[in-house]
Amino acid sequence: MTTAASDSTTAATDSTAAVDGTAAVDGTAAVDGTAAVQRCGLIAIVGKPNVGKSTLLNALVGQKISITSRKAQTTRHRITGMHTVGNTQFVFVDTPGFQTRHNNALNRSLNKTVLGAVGEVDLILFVVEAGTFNQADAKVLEILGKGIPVVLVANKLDQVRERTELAPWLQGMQQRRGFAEFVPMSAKNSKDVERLLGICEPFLPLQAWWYAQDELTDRSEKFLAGETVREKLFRLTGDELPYTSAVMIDKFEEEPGRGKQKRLLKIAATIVVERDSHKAMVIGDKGERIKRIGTETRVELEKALDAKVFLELWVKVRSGWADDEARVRSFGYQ
Ligand SMILES: Nc1nc2c(ncn2[C@@H]2O[C@H](COP(=O)(O)OP(=O)(O)OP(=O)(O)O)[C@@H](O)[C@H]2O)c(=O)[nH]1
Ligand SMILES: [Mg+2]
Repeated sequence: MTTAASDSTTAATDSTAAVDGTAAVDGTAAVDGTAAVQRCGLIAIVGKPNVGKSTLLNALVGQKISITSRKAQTTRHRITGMHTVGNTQFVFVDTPGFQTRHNNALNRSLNKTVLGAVGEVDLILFVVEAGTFNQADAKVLEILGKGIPVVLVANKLDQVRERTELAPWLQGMQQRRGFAEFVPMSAKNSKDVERLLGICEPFLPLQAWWYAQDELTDRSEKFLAGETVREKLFRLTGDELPYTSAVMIDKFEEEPGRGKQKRLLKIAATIVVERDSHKAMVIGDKGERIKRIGTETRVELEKALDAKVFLELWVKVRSGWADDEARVRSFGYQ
């Protein structure tokens, strides 16, 4: 996977960026000697927790960029994923689920990230579960600026038993805001995802691409490593482990490969939890669970990063961290 060199790296953002070595001016790039018009723009994916935003981002990009799980609050950062096809570069921004339940430092930081991401985009995909609209969805709708077109993505259509009931629901949704489009779909259905790309395209302005054609995310390999550990942690612990756990990467070192040997990544990560009892849950009986978290992370990273991976995992207790602004920031949240 092509990732940026560091977390803070963003590719050239002026509209005259050179893509594939050819200078592009005002959205026109010389490809094979012929001028082609380029389209490029930002599309934010927003919604309440757990509606399938990250699953949708990964499907739109065509590769796993953002972690997903059944637990709410899986995504904690603004994550950019690119999809470049034909003359168009879609720059999607996955966001944390908008939090309305608890008002702690972690949730305030997550909401700050969402608010920061929806401001200056060309299009917003407002994701809800098809047939559902509750107070948490309404809160998200409230924060979306009036000047930006919003497409309603009614996701998880595969879970709707009575499709006929969807028509009155969609009519009701029409009253809530002037949505640019309504897209009942499933993020797990590739045809639906393809259709959504086609719907998004005309909303993107004519301008030169911001990223190289093969770039898929602005996030680093180190970031991906930490997120992958957190995904396995979330997936391999049930509801008994509260969402207030975090992962920090303590070491990320690379040794170049030789000949046919792949490069080696030496990674050490610490899982931070709030209580001793949570620590015991993460470690599991005879260390079984943490071993599984480690193995699943390593296998996935080796494939995604095309490298050999050595992974060391530690567990630490930091009680009340999610309530402590300074700690929340020190763990890399906004
Ligand atoms: N059946 C079904 N499940 C889906 C679909 N899209 C996502 N899911 C599942 O919904 C759950 C949540 O998905 P995520 O993509 O992590 O949701 P999210 O909105 O990013 O969640 P947060 O980051 O916590 O806000 C996962 O178990 C997904 O597999 C869909 O179209 N159909
Ligand atoms: Mg997510």
